[in-house]
Amino acid sequence: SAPKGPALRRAAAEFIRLHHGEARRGDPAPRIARVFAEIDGTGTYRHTHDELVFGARLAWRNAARCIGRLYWRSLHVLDRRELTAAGEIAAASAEHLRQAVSGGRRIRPLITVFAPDAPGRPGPRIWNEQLIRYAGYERPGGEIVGDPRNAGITAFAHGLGWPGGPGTPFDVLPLIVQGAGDERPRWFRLPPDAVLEVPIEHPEYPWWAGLGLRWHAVPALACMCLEIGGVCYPAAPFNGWYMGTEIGARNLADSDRYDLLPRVAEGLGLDTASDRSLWKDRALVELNRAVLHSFDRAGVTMTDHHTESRRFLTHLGREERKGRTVGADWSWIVPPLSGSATPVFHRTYDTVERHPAYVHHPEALA
Ligand code: HEM
Ligand code: NRG
Repeated sequence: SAPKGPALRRAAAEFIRLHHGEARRGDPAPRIARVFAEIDGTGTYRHTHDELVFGARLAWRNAARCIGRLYWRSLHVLDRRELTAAGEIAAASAEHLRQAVSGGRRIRPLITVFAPDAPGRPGPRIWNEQLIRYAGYERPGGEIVGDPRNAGITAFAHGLGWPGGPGTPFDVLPLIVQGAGDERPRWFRLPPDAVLEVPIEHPEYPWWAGLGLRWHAVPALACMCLEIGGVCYPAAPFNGWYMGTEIGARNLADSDRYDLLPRVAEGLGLDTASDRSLWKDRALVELNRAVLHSFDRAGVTMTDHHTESRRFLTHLGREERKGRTVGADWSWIVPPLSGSATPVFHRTYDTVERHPAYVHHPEALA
């Protein structure tokens, strides 16, 4: 839960000092005094637009699990702190997705910040893990159609009255939004024009298209709280672009997700009787080639794990030259495919945790 009293004052002062220092805003003392007076009067304080933008960017820079941090300064911030009602948040989330790919298929890093938690009045919440997620329908035998990771939120949506989609493995889930002040969660269909998707084809195998695979273009995490100077923004969906392995080596490949390695191996005519034929490894490579090829063909921004690993080390070098250490979590930074063929594998990282930060809600569904 959000810090109060002395802890809030401490966190606020630390953030204001950081902002004034890095953004060369001069003496922080007058601003800190005003913030303290506001905390004494209201139990919280309001960030300036500048502070909000700086805080959201710093929270990205501090994200220890993120390999894409070289671009942290380029985060675009949509300040929608005035929005508190579920319907408004659903509409602005759809608008976020449109703006993330504005003018076509080039993705830009973007965050929309909704109302913060206030004393006695929690801010709004988006219950989906991401703005775009595919339903996982549990069939009577226990089999799941779609993404098993989202079976929980799919059932939750049904419970709220969502009638379900057409029943394909790639039905887009509705947004589940709770307005500020602990209103009951409600469901909202995402308008189709807000959901750009890419059909997954293979550069060489025509049979591949018959697998009927697709994925959404924009990864927009919606289930994390943006924490700046002791203030929590519980609904602050953000996006960058995908790294191919997230889809090709995890979402479509994990045995508890779409579990496609056996079907791909069959198409490739591999010997699946023995682990030592390395059929899983070979299927993984082709699946990842298909993902990169398809996003390229569609003109949708996507990075690959070799390029991004190099860029991450560039980022580390830059930050170190500025006298800042970069906290990083090896187990999240090293790509899930060909780890040792990327330079991020062959070293260790500082594990410091810093604020501002994106933090997982403790009681998230997913
Ligand atoms: C995690 C890449 C932009 C914040 C990750 C992961 C990757 C990644 C590969 C690991 C995901 C996983 O294994 O499931 C990228 C790329 C970006 C980008 C290529 C392109 C610009 C952003 C932006 C933000 C951000 C704009 C926030 C403003 C995070 C956070 C996590 C993360 C907080 C950890 C998520 C969790 O705990 O589940 N990123 N990212 N990233 N990224 Fe980035
Ligand atoms: N692995 C998840 C997405 C996690 C965040 N990845 C990013 N974030 N690229 C998945 O959907 O596969 N981002 O903000 O760009």
